[in-house]
Amino acid sequence: MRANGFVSTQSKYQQRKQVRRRALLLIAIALLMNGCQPSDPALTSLSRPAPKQMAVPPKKEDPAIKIEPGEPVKVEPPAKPNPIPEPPKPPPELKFGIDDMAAVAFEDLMPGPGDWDFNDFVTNFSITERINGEKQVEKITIEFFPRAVGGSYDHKFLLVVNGHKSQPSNIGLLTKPLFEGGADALLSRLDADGRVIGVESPRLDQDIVIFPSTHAALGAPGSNAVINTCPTTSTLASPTCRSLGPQPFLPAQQSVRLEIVLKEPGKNPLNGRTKVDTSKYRMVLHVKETRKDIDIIDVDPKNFDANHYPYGFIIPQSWKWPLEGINIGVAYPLFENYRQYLNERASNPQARVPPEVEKWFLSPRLGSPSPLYSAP
Ligand SMILES: [Ca+2]
Repeated sequence: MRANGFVSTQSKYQQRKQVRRRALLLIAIALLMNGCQPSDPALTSLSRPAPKQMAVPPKKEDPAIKIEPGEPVKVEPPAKPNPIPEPPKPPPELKFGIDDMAAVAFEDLMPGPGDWDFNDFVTNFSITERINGEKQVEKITIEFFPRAVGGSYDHKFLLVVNGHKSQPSNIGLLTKPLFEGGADALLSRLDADGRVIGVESPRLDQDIVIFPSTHAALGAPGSNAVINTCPTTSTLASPTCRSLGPQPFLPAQQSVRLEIVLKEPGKNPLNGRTKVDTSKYRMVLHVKETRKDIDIIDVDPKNFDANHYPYGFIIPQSWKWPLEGINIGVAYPLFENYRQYLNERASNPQARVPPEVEKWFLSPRLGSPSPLYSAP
């Protein structure tokens, strides 16, 4: 039984094997008849499922390593991450020493005597000197904003940057140039709204005309009327203004911006200077009717009229100039002491005065009616 059982089991095994061979043979024949090759993957798919095709990402080339055919391998160090850039620091600037903005005031009768109201032409101005990393001046920007014309004469307002007043002139004095070396200059004229209405490239070896007409700068071309030196209402303080009657206030119709880019900052070191040197800013008033040129005392410390008054000076923009015809000594009592000091300083550079005298403009005469002009 055991032997028969063995034979029987072996026979069943042989039978199943033959059946499977036949089945595979039939499948192969059928596939061949349908055009498949025995090596065709379709055959393989009969026995086991095909693995899923995985999307293989393209191999990234290492940017730090470049291999060129026929060339030796180049290995570059990995790039350092870019540091966060710091915002650029603005270059330092020097502002005007008295104020962010200042004024210059003139008497226009030369050799005089005038009435010493120092309002014949008044203009505000600002100065900005841009300093480079080596502490040298590399750019100068000056802006002018006219305020008052307290005289019947018309004027040109000039800036002399090379220290040499253009000739012919009653002024032959050489003064310090504004800068050393070459420069490019751009002068922009602006209207009352601050819009640029004209651009010029002035020669720097000649007087630069800031305002061709002081009356026109305040909107009264061809006029010989005083502008912004008598109040808009009646006043008892000035006999001249009383006779003229109330005068309208005229806002400036022009302003000027002058930009000077220095070609040789190395010739213009600060040398420890911490504020603008106003003696280099030679602002000259040219009186058209008399053909006289007038320097300010800040540039020419010996420029006095026959009565020992200066003709013009730089002053903080916040000061109020005297009403028409009012002597500045009446409006500012300490001016007389200051004037004496200026005369003494002309012959003795070591002369000194108390701070309150040097800042006489901080002490106007109080009371009513005021002798000072107040712009509305
Ligand atoms: Ca005047």
